Amino acid sequence: MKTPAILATLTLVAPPMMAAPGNPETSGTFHCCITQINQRIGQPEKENQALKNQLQQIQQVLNTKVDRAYELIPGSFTWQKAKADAEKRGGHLATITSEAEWLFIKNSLGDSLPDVNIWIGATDEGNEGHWRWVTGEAWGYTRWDADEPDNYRNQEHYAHISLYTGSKWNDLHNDSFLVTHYLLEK
Ligand SMILES: [Ca+2]
Ligand SMILES: [Ca+2]
Repeated sequence: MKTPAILATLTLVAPPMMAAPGNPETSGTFHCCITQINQRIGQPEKENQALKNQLQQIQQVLNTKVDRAYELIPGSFTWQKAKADAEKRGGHLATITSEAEWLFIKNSLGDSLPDVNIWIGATDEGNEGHWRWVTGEAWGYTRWDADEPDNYRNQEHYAHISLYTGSKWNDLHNDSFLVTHYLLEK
C-alpha cells in the first residue's frame, strides 16, 4: 500500500492552511507536491505493467477459448496411451499455441505444474524434425528448452513439459518413466 506514504508527503510539503490558488509562493509549493504525488502514483503503475500485460493475454485466451479446460492427469502413460486416454475422456493432449494460453494454463493449474513431467500434444513422429499438434492446429509458438528438441538416440518424437527446466519443453521417447502426468485439454 502506497497511500500512507503519499499522505505523509502531502502533509510535510504542503500544509493545508496555505492552500491559496492565487498565491505564487503557495501554488509553487503545491505544484511541487502534486508532481511528487504523480511520480509516486505512477511508480506502482509501472511496476504492475508486466502483470497487466499478462492479464490482458489471459483475457485474450478466455475470449477465444472460453470453453477450454485443462486438467493434469496422473499415471504412467506412454505418450501414445496418454493421447488415447485423453481422447477417451472427450478431449486431447493439450496444445499450447500461444504465450497467452500457456499463462492461462499456468494460472489454472497453479503450484502443481512445475513439480512433474507432463506429456503435451506435440509430436514429430513419422516425420523427423517436423513438429505438429495432435489437433492439427498451426505449429508456431514453442517453449523448447535450450538445445531441445535434440531427438536423442534418434528416438525422441514426443514433447513434454519438463520439471527440470522451469516448465520448458523437451522431446522424449514414447515410453519414459520420467513422465508421470499428461495435460488434458477439453
Ligand atoms: Ca524427433
Ligand atoms: Ca530431448
